[in-house]
Amino acid sequence: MVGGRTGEEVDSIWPVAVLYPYSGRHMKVALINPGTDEKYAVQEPLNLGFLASHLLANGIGVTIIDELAGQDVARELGLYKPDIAGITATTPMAADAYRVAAMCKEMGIFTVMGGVHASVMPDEALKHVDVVVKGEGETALLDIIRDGIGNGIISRPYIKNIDTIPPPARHLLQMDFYVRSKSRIPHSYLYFVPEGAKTASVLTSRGCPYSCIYCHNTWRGMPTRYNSPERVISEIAGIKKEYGVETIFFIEDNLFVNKKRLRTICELMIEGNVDVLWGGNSRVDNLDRESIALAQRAGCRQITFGFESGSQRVLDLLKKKTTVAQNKLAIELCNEAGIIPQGTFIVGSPGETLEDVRLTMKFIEDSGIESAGVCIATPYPGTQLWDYAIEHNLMPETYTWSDFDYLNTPINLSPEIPKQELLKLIENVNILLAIRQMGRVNVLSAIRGIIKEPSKIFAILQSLVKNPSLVKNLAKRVIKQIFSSR
Ligand code: B12
Ligand code: SF4
Repeated sequence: MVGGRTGEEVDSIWPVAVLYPYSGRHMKVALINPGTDEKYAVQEPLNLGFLASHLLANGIGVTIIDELAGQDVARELGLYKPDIAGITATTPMAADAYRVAAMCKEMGIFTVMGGVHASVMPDEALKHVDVVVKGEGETALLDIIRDGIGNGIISRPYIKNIDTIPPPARHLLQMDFYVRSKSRIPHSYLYFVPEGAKTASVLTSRGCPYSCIYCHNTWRGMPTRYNSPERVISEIAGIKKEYGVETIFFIEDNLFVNKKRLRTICELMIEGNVDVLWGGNSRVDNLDRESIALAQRAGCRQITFGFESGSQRVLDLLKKKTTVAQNKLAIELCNEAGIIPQGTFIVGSPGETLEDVRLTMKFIEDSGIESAGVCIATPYPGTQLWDYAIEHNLMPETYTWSDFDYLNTPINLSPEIPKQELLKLIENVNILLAIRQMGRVNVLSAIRGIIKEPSKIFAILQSLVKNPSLVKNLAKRVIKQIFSSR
């Protein structure tokens, strides 16, 4: 485990600590979401929202500055004049986080960094900031302020009852920007969100009981913890009222893992007529016909699965503990219930052969799914894949964190398959998916999309020739669309 003491448990001190017995009560904190590439700004940074709500509940002044949402960090810092800047970062955003940290230091602001990247690369992060937090940040950040911790790497036990953390301080997030996510980034995984509909995200659990070798949950060392169904319903009702959203995505890793809780949430949604369309992430083996039907009645319209592969050998290599047959069944159950099955696949895992990759591509072709993302196996620091890359001398001499974005990884974990070959296969499958999606989106906007990228026309034609059933389905959908728009 890389994350130090991240595996201990503690009951949160909220709301008891509203007594402010410490000098830190007058401190002002600016939490910063760094980055300039809008493709990363699909959903609001709820992690900073949680940190902010926890600080507010403890009497600390706080604001959130979201560079990804277009805010000018220097300007906002100048206006708010914080004592402390708390910067978050995932691995691909590390360079942006360090740039922002340097800017804060220049302005004489005390700097703290947390988040996934700082948690697994604390020594690197410490070269850029005063204090690094490993693991969950709520208790740690408060302790830094209260106890005046001036430098070093700190870690605090995980919060046992996450209902004790107030809902994210959405009033400090750029909600106007994020509710329009679907219009800004039409091809994100928010496939179920109708064009023009407002959307928001919620996080109602933390952790996952499995340990796939590419996932952050392997180093977090934390058990899965859940918000109570009642808290979930009241949070959703509040977001709907405050921001007028019609759709919600549950961003946690594994919404369906606790069936009993999910069933209660669905029943409360139906009884309370919560009236929201929603989607969430699940493993393929956490579902059954009955829960899917109930979820659909409660408004579920998309389930995003980590399918990962069409090759059983690779699923086993990844320690996914699922089967290709379960992948297939999950898609069938969703289709039956009127829920969009969406998902991600990984190619280029250690030991994977070109034949395995082809099995995945064939799985996507045969399954008929419309929306999927195919990534190249990326060894994020802290994961078992990272250890594998080091043990097998696969690390290049130099690399840039911004390349750890699912397609550009500088570390080739399956050296026997040339990266160009992987990228070509991914491109082909993306074209297939783009054609499948054409039936759903407005015909004119789809044609406009193709004209914008004329280089793809030949590949699209090639794919259509190779898949006659696709042509038939597409033609049916387009005709239906033309008639229904009259
Ligand atoms: C929702 C989500 C997204 C959303 C929103 C991201 C966001 N900024 O919140 C979207 C869709 C935009 C997204 C995009 C991406 N994501 Co993402 N995402 C997630 C997901 C599923 C949940 C994040 C979350 O809210 N977690 C719950 C909160 C409570 O945990 P947390 O984020 O770790 O925050 C706690 C601590 O880390 C700490 N902390 C965090 N920041 C700070 C700052 C300070 C100052 C302090 C003191 C503490 C602190 O305190 C927080 C509260 O306890 C995670 C997986 C997961 N379950 O965490 C992946 C995850 C974070 N994503 C990941 C990746 C790779 C990406 C992308 C690069 C994917 C891509 N190629 O597009 C981009 C990068 C975007 C970005 N801004 O960095 C990886 C990161 C791996 C890594 N080493 O960096 C994760 C871990 C999933 C995985 N593959 O393992 N993502
Ligand atoms: S099931 Fe999903 S969230 Fe859980 S460890 Fe595996 S990849 Fe991570």
